[in-house]
Amino acid sequence: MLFPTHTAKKTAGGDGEGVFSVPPSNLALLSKNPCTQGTRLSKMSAMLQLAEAPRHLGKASDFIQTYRQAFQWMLLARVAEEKIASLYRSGKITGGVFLGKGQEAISVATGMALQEGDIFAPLIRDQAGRLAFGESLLDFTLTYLGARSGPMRGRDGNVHRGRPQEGLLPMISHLGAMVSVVNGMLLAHRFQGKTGTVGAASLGDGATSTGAFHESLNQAAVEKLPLILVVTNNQYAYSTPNDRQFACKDLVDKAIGYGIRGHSVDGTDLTDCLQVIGEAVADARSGKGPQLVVANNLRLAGHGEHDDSHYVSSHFKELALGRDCLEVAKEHLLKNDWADAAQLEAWTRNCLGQVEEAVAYSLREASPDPAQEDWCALATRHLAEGLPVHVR
Ligand SMILES: Cc1ncc(C[n+]2csc(CCOP(=O)(O)OP(=O)(O)O)c2C)c(N)n1
Ligand SMILES: [Mg+2]
Repeated sequence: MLFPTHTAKKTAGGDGEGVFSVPPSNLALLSKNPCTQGTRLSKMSAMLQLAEAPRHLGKASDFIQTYRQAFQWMLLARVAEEKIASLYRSGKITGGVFLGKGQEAISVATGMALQEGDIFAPLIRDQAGRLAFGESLLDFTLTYLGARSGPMRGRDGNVHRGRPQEGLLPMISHLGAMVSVVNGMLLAHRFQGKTGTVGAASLGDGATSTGAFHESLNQAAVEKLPLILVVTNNQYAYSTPNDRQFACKDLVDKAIGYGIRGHSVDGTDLTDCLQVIGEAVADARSGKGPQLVVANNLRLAGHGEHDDSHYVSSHFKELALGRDCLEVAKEHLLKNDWADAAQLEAWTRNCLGQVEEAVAYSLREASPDPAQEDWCALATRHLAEGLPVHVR
């Protein structure tokens, strides 16, 4: 596969400690389907130990490996998004660009906690979680750069891509809408007798005010679905602050009203994110019903790259809430001797190299040609039935 970053492969010439690291890219190995390829379970072994003993984080060495791996997905997502933002500013991207800056920790924890066979409905700020779940970096660059060989075949320029056959759902923009889609898939699993799977849906604070959120959470609670609802409370829904969005003290209190378990997590702290999401996923998988996880942090970019976010109060930026989770994780690695400066630099170089290679490749790919192709407004047919032969 093209960028087999979602595998647990120990890289030859890696850091010599037998830990996971982002493997080098290999353009010669263009994948038929760069999403999950049966390797997720081995990647998840450390996380599964978390799931068994979530409050103890498994063996210390397993947790260190998980943490280092999580950091590398976060770094790759950050570097990739910065590149796309820069291409956007130079007029090379059609459509909007939305960054997950400051939200990588909760996103990566969600992607890593899921296993093959699970369902993930990411949102616009979930690049780190997508990579950790198994999405290829090329799916990201080919889509943003409008290539016909991308999963959206050049029909959609940003975040609506997915690979539903691999459990990665294409996003519906309407806030809260994806929860009912995940519910439907989990119910389908139940009717098919498939057991042990979990579905995770990402939401923002703004989505918790919608009818879709209420109806789907209520349904999941009544049906005791193995649903993880990860709400990232980044203090704003576009420019609307929390105090104009909801009147409860803490969003996690909403869990009580639905009769489900709620978990709060410091969204700036990778340890907390891995621990709490690991526990929530384990609870859902073991039949304890839906889990509401509320991660608190601050959106460190505009709503999209078209937005200068002038309305974000400087007060938040001074709080622990306003910390950059990537910087916090980096400090944690250094302080605990889980990585040294040379290792961090090597990871950064690796990520930069992968992103440059993916962008260069994607820029060379053809755009869709409506005169030649079966052009339908909706991309659902190939998503449901698999990619057409010419883009496999
Ligand atoms: C039902 C619905 N209403 C309005 C919008 C327009 N809209 C798109 S993103 C957004 C803000 C989302 O805020 P939040 O849920 O907090 O997520 P964040 O962008 O902060 O990650 C809005 C209002 C929408 N997509 N769907
Ligand atoms: Mg928000």
